[in-house]
Amino acid sequence: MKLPRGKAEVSLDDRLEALAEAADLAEDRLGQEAVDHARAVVARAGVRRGLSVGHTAVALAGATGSGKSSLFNALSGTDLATVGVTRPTTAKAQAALWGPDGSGPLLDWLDVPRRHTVEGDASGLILLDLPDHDSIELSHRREVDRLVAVVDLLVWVLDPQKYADAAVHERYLRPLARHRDVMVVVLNQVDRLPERSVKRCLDDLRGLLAADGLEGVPVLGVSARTGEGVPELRALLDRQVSRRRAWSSRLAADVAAAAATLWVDTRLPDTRLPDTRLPDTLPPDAPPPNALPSPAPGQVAVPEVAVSRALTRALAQAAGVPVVVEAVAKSHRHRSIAATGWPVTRWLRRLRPDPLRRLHLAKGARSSLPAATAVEVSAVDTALRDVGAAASATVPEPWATAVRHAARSRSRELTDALDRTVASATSGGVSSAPRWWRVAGTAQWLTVAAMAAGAIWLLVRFALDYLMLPGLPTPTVGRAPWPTVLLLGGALAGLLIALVCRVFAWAGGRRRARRAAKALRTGIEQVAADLIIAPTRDELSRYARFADRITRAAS
Ligand SMILES: Nc1nc2c(ncn2[C@@H]2O[C@H](COP(=O)(O)OP(=O)(O)OP(=O)(O)O)[C@@H](O)[C@H]2O)c(=O)[nH]1
Ligand SMILES: [Mg+2]
Repeated sequence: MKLPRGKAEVSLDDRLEALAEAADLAEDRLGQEAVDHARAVVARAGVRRGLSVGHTAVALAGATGSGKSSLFNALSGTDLATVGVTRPTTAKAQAALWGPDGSGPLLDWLDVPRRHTVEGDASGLILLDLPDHDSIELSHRREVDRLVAVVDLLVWVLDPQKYADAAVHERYLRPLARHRDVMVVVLNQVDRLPERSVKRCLDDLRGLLAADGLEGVPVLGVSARTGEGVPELRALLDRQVSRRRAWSSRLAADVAAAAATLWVDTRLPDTRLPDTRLPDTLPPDAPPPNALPSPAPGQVAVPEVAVSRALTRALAQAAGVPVVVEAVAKSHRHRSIAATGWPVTRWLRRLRPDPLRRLHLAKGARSSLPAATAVEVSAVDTALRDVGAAASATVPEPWATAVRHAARSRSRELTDALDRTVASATSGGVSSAPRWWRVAGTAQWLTVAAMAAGAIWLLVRFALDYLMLPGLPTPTVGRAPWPTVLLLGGALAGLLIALVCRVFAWAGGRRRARRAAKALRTGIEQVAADLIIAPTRDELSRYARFADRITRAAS
């Protein structure tokens, strides 16, 4: 899939903004070189648009002896440039200015001190004669590379002998495939070709350019010596200059190329999709880099990531939730028995500690829960890995790695967060005592009172009998005497109440345990959402935003 071209116009401002954001989003994810390059493009664009946009800097570039200086002279109607027989001739770039007013800062930025004003029209054309790109002199090559990277319009001057040279095609034309709108190719010295060969030569050159990804670039046959084709070339340049848009088209192409370079670092993991990564070395017959099935990430849907049951379960186990839930049930039963048990024996219960309090959950300090076992820790690890793997399944590398990393990025905070959650989810469990405990407790004391009354009554009777004093009248219930009924009935009722209360306490304990388990699950899900899912989603959104920004920058 190629980058969508010529779709709804996106302003240069928008593209630059998008590229700058894409570079920020790619920081620490993609290659630093590509990120830095994107930022440099944004910075350079900022400078260029601040300089004269009424001028168009056009560079004549090509191999030594192709006739750049000759063409420079022919186009300007001067003999400003030295045309030499010894190669290379031109060492430093020089400029011919049609309407120099206001062009100073632009030429200063281009760092071209040799400037000449061409009398006559003031169209805003700045024609630059460059040194040779294939020079034996390193300084020449540097000068060419520097200016090729910044001028508004490029005229590649080729000649019949060297137009197919790999140097110009591989080093310049292919990498500049996105700059076809700000490029012209001329075949100079056509006067040296037999008439019938000119067309064949031009067709051959067009074929080579198409293979470079530069289909549709204007190709002109000219002769600086005879002047053939020079007016046509001049007219073509004048059209570009009068539009005054070459500078922004060039910057837009730079932005698109930088976006493509960033995207090339992103590899699609799905084998059904083409591998967009640029191989380290291109085979000789490989398509040009910019024509590789690249960018166009388009809209990237952020995959849904949710707290899975497996994750909650693993975290719950590691946080000691089963121990806590059991303690909640036991604590309730313990306190219930202490409040409603048979008073004769229930003080024994009070001597035993509350199973929940024993865990020291609500004190804010470290709980006394047993630390997670190695098995539990590795289960959490597996669950985190699974979250990362599921979330990154449809995401290209190296973003997928970043997503997987994000899923575990806050795992160190899990232990403390889970401890806090367990503490707060269980803090309510210990405090509230049901009202029926008091009723049952009072009833229990009444049974004790009845037992005591019956016992005292029987003792008094026994004492009177012993002292042979006249006995007290003893009313009966049926045939059973009241004191006996009170003593035995009280004991029986007390035991019976204790028994019934135990049944209620058991059910109440279960209910509270269930409630605590639910609260704990909610709390743990929240911890998972905050510490695992949120960072994972953030990274996925970052990738989606990056893809969106790249699409915008390269559109
Ligand atoms: N026959 C013919 N010769 C040309 C033409 N243009 C340039 N030449 C000759 O080619 C030689 C090199 O021309 P220059 O203009 O110096 O070439 P250049 O590209 O500036 O070379 P460098 O400055 O070394 O990069 C000179 O001898 C020119 O006279 C042309 O259209 N036809
Ligand atoms: Mg020259």
